[in-house]
Amino acid sequence: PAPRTVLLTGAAGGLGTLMRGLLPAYGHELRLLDMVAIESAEGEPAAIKADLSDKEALREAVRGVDAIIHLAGISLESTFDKILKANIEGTYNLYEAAREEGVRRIVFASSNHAVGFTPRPRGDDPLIPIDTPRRPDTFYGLSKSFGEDLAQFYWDKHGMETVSVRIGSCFMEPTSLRMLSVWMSPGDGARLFHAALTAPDVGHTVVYGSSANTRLWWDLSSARALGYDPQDDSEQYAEKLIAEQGELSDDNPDHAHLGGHFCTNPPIWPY
Ligand code: NAI
Ligand code: 15L
Repeated sequence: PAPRTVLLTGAAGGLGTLMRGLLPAYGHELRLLDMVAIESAEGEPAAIKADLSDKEALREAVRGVDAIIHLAGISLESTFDKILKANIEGTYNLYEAAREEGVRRIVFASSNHAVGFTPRPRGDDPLIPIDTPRRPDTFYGLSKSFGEDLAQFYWDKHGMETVSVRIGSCFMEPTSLRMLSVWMSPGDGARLFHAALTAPDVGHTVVYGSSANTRLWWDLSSARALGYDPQDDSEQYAEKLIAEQGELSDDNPDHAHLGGHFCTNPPIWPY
């Protein structure tokens, strides 16, 4: 397919930086946005420095793009006021800008923390389905739950398509036992975002975002239906992590739910 111009919000962040490196190989031309300055690599167009509260800047940023990958926002628990501004109002502002400028497709970085209080499967329990009731584990998770509803609303009301990706943990390597189940390798992240950008007729589709992990907790079939074909498995890291940290324990409250320690940390994290 022809290259698609894609606005990548949150391009300065961890995931944004990984995707800036990987998505151009799929033929996507990226336009970068973040509230912090980004030094463009050679050959990259100048990044847009704008906050999600700046509606004018957002309209300009989305003008003429085929699609948006929306990563910008607070990516961990914070105060409700900060989450409200960046993740709830910020995501609304972006959708409104997209509607006004006629952008038809958004890939929304939702999170496993929208369903974080779902008990993790044990033994022969079935994988967690994509339509499991939402059970946010933080104000942060609540904002992702809002984002999924916002996406559904903009599809039903305005015909704007979204793939909401409930990302597990997308980092270079898994660093905890829980990540053996929820890890998404950067390469699989790019595969999934590419599928979400290019699959036809997605309406509002919700998918889990992870690699084909041996210890997977959730059902990837809605992601596979978009054409996503994960190539990685965290199992190669299992021996080392289990040697360091032991097996998942039924007695450890941090191991009880999909959201892990997000469920058990103090209500407001100390940063
Ligand atoms: P990050 O915290 O490294 O990056 C977020 C970026 O958004 C930062 O560069 C920050 O400057 C920018 N940002 C924050 N507020 C903004 C605002 N008001 N206006 C403009 N830019 C703003 O987070 P990371 O890990 O890169 O995650 C990216 C997205 O994916 C986030 O929405 C996060 O919630 C979501 N996600 C990430 C997961 C992961 O494993 N990395 C897992 C689940 C969800
Ligand atoms: C998230 O939603 C966070 O943005 C990311 O930093 C990780 O903590 C991830 O979830 C996770 O659940 O491991």
